[in-house]
Amino acid sequence: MALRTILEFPDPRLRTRARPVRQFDAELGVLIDDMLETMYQAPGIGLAASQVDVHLRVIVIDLSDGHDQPFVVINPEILTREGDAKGEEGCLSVPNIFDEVRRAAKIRLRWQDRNGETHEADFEGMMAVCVQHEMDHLEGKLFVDYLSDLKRERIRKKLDKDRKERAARAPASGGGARRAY
Ligand code: GNR
Ligand code: NI
Repeated sequence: MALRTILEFPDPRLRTRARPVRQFDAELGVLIDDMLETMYQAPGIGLAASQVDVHLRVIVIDLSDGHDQPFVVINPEILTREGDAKGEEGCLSVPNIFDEVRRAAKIRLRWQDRNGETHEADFEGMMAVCVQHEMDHLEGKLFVDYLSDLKRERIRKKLDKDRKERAARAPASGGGARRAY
């Protein structure tokens, strides 16, 4: 297994629309296992393939404390939506930013598992929120798109600043206080 690099807003690759999975093969298995490892290490409760620059309709979620209940969602489709729920969201592609987003409270989902078997079930609460957040990634959409232009622009500037500060403190990884002499 291997960790993959998580793309960060405003990377334009996050805007790519993901394609359906057609081949449930060993390569897909490697992607899923790498995504799970990357999500657990982050740590996060969900990850879409789009976030690791693989533009296939693959999502992993694990809401458990023990990191022992991985949920793999391939080619998801929301069949029905019910109600509204507003909650605080964050995103590994928008680090350290949290804001309120309105989502459907309950969804009926159809998806395939890593073997290509089709399933249908209802979800509510955090699982419903997370599925909708991850499905947005597959469409090239981020939770900050639901915020005002002003807030999104402030977030973009803060992330730019954070990245510059991080680079300055870690010269080995590319940045640093390099000088002409
Ligand atoms: O780790 C994550 N936490 C989270 C919290 C509230 C709503 C959605 C999420 S998903 C996020 C991981 C992530 O960025 N997935 O795309
Ligand atoms: Ni996200």
